[in-house]
Amino acid sequence: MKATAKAHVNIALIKYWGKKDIELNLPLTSSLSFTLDKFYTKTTVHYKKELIEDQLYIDQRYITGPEYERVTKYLSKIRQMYNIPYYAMIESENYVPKKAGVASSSSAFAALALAATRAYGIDLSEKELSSLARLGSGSAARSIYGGFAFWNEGYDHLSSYAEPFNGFEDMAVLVCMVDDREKKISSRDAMLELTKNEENKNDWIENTNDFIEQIKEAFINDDFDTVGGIAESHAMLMHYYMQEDGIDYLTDQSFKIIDLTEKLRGQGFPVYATMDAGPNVKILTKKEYIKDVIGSYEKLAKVTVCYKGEGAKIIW
Ligand code: 2P0
Repeated sequence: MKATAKAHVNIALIKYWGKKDIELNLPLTSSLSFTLDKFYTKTTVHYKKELIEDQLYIDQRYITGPEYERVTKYLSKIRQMYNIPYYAMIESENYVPKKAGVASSSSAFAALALAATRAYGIDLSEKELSSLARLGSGSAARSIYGGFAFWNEGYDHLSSYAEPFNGFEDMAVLVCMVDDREKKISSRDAMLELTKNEENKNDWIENTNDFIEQIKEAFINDDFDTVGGIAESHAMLMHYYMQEDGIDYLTDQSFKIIDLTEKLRGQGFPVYATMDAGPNVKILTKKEYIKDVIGSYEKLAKVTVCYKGEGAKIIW
């Protein structure tokens, strides 16, 4: 009745922003990501007959309030789906700054979905696990897999899942930490704004679907520069719509890193910037170029060099 799972965070090249179903976390569009080796969550779920409610510890702190509510509501869904009669003790450790736009909910809910099912002896396929993780947090659907993952938007619970996607084995991501404090507005709340404006929502869907077609073709052609260029443009487009909704995650320091990236590209280095719901900038590049560019980024931010992370797995 106990299992510990580990899952890594993922960074999107094609972003998930906005939902067509809030309860099921069905996204407005499909998305594409890369799982990182350095940032992850380890979660233990222990079902106990004597508990009268779930108990949650994150990084050794006893959690109450909205964070607890989100987790216990999610576990209740799992209990209902798989007829699990017990409450659980949940202990989670994050090797990633929480809520700072480094996608900690992706690793958190992927690890939780896996631990919560295996602890009761339920062995799901990766596809089923991906849909289940998505119910906790959309981006978690993609953290079930190592390396690149493509999340099919789908139209209901079982059709909205991620699957592995073939890509560059020598991919590297420089995570440039500008600020690791909790962000002021969660992506969960922020992305609801987009769906309130029908015109912007439709433009976003149309543009994203075009980007998806283009990036898939660039992957087939093994064309890293086009993949990077599309990823950077799509991140910029997402931040444009965020700003339209009055949400500004990027800071002067973020823009300095983006400007440096453009400058380094001018010097012939394949570096591309992507940003999520926070000021930190992730640089997409290839292993062989890290030595040439890392020094410049380290002058502006604390840099973590990441490679391909593994998919979610049971460790105990
Ligand atoms: C992404 N983000 O594709 C995008 C880019 C943030 C910016 O997925 O409400 O925490 O839990 O489904 O997964 C963050 O959204 O949102 C996210 P919920 P989630 O990585």
